[in-house]
Amino acid sequence: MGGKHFIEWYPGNYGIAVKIKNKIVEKKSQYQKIEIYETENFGKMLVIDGKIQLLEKGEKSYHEPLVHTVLLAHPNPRHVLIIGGGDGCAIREVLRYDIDFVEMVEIDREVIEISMNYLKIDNGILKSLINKSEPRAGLTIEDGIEYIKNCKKIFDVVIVDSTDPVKAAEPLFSEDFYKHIYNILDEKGLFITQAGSLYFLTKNIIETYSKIEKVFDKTHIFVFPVIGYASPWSFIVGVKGDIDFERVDLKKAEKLKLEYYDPWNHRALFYLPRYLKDSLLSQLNMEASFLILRG
Ligand code: AG3
Repeated sequence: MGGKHFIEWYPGNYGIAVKIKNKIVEKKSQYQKIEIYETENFGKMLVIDGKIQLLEKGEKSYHEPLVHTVLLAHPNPRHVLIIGGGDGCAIREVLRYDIDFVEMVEIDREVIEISMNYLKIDNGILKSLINKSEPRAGLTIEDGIEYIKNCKKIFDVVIVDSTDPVKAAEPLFSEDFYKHIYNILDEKGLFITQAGSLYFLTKNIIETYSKIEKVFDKTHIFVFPVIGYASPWSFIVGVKGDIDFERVDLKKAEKLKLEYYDPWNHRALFYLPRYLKDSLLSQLNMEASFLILRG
């Protein structure tokens, strides 16, 4: 392959490669190594500990399914919590809604500062979080687990925008963490987490699904093709109380003009490769109706 390139390797010696022009910044924080590159065709790229977090041209293929699925399925989301999301893209999408308040809890201040100064795809929201000038949003620099354990507030939607379910982010994929999330949701609430590459982290997905399923009243898994990740990428949704995650508010969706996730085709999210559905069914005694099968 000619030219400079960046490769992220997944298990199975399968990689995602992106041609790059140069590295813009690299910083080792207390928690992780953060890098930003200028790529040939996708604008800037954020990499944490060697893993591609986002490509500027294409990040919405991740942040739209992460945020809009749950915000359009919840009947009246007023209070939203984001765990992680230091690049500011998830909160940018949340603030497009008529919510009362969104709280972002990020463990690593450096991710916020580097994203604010070099990535600049947050619509200026990160700066307003730091200056406390956005009345509808707040920022806490803290470990998500600690925050959620001591949290006295109640939320309608909780979004976990973390790194993969391995190493440092592992506690964000524990049953204990999910119990705390369940407790800080209102009697009707939605929780969503990214859960890794469908083909290359399947075991983690099944484990995560089974933990969430133990805690929540209903659990859904869906996949989406994300630019820059080994797609399809998986997302798991925990439902508390009486909310139908298979239905979304199309009237609200009209104004959003989304580019990737199509609320008019919401059900298409749940089509899973057969082996994943089979392993979920056999390992978890799931009701087949939770999944829509293809083929
Ligand atoms: N979400 C990162 C998803 C994990 C990417 N994993 C990987 N490339 N192996 C956080 C960044 C987007 N806000």
